Amino acid sequence: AEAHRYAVFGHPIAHSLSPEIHQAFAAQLGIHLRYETIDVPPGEFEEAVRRFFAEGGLGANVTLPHKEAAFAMADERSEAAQRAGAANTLTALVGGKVQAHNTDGSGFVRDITERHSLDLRGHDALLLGAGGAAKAVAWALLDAGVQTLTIVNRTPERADALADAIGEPARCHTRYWDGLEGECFDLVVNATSIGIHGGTFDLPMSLLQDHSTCYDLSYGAAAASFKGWATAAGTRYFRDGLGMLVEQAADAFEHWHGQRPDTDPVYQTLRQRLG
Ligand code: SKM
Repeated sequence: AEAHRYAVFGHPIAHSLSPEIHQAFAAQLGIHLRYETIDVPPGEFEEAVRRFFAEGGLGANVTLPHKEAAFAMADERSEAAQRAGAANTLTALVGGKVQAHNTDGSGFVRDITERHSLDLRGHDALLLGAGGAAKAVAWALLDAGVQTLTIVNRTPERADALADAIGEPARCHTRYWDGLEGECFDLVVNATSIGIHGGTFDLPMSLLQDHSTCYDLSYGAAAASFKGWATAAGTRYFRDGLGMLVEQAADAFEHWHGQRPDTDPVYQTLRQRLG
């Protein structure tokens, strides 16, 4: 029989580990599927997704720069997608309709609470960034029970807009990027693209305490800049986003196939290869 078709859309996308992750999950559970990468520039995204589904595609992951467009084109949207205003998981529905979902927030929290055994309840968290990934993570951190969430962004209006959308002023507020002197946090999450563009983190080292965790949503070379700052600031607990990548894939996989894969062996394989 023809394998069921899945794909990840992005631009660029050749680097994506999603095909390998989903094929590994499928092999574990005896599911037969094909999962490919599809590179489309922004103007052609929606048409390409519709064509993929019309030709029998059943589900798609979506990454930069298409997550907002994926959300916008959908006919149905999960609460997680609505909160992020972005989708990383699209599912073909009957009649050519498309459902949007977002697993970035749940994947992040699962990685941090289960793989890294960090109980977020009562934590004071600092979120750097206010873009699509930051939005998903902000809601997920609050759901996971952080005591406070402070959001800073180079463009402060975007941080304010996110805090307003969350609407929990007692727990979630913003600061200016250069207004963090004298504050300290249990968890600092980098959801900016600073590392991707080769910038550096000009933040006070005093943000961290002995036990503080630093987490970069990206992995590999893109996480190096924040890791450099975190290490200089003395963190003993630096985490990159490889675990989140595997967990968001597992949540999408479960959404599509109704079965939960074991993420550990897949994570370990990728970790060994990527360092
Ligand atoms: O949210 C994920 C997306 O589902 C897939 C992905 C990738 O393939 O690199 C990265 C993240 O944006």
